[in-house]
Amino acid sequence: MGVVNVTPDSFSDGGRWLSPDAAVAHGLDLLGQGADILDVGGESTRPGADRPVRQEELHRVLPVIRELSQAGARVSVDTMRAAVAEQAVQAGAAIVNDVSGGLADPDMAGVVAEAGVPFVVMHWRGHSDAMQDHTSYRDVVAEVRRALSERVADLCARGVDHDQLILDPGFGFAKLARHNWSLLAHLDAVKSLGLPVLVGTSRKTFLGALGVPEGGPNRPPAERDAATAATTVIAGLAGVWGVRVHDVASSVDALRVVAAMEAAR
Ligand code: PMM
Repeated sequence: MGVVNVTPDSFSDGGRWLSPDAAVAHGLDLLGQGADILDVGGESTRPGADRPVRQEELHRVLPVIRELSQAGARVSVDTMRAAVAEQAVQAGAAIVNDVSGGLADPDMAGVVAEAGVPFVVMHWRGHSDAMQDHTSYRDVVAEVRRALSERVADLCARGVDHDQLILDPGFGFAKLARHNWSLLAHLDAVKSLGLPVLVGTSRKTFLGALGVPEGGPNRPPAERDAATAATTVIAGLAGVWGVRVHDVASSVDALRVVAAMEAAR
């Protein structure tokens, strides 16, 4: 899943693809690199980010979704708003990716149930302006697993089909570096819930801190793609359904390595 952020302020590529033409060209480039899905989002979820108003989010994503799906791409919409999800599906989106797992908007479950499209349910503890105030866990793997299983039960009770759901542990969302590493080490725990799993580690801060002296500045996001590809190998070995990445080419190669090695077993 290649990331197409149509935002002025995403942490790794904010502002680069803000015009519809630039976003569409970027999406087509990611398809050429081997992306199966393009994830189009109009709201930055970096820690501390302010939310755009709904009209602004629609204005950012709809033309891009329309054009990329008309070009034959399988598009997901990265949104926490039910109205955006609904209009995105009408514009051609085939998947709804909600980092709040349906918690941010009480109408999301109904829209997804009605649309019948796959729904990515991410582990989430609150909006970006406050999420890093909620990083307290006794056992992050068990707590994320339990929270996701509660989301599944709640969404199914609201009419969403179990088969629509894809689970995501939510790397970097209300998590410290050590929590992200624990989750990466235990993807099997999320997989054991019996649903496809999506992993979104791409360029995140815990990777930027690798190899940096204590207290030194993190590596900038654009220099985290090799580390991201290494996490793709880990995700591939764990048998996940997908990885959500900015640099598609390196993760496609990482998955080719996993596939070739597994074929030789
Ligand atoms: N991360 C970001 C945005 N959307 N969606 C899912 N399902 N999983 C993620 O980990 C995730 C996401 C933040 O990264 P970005 O600002 O680079 O898009």
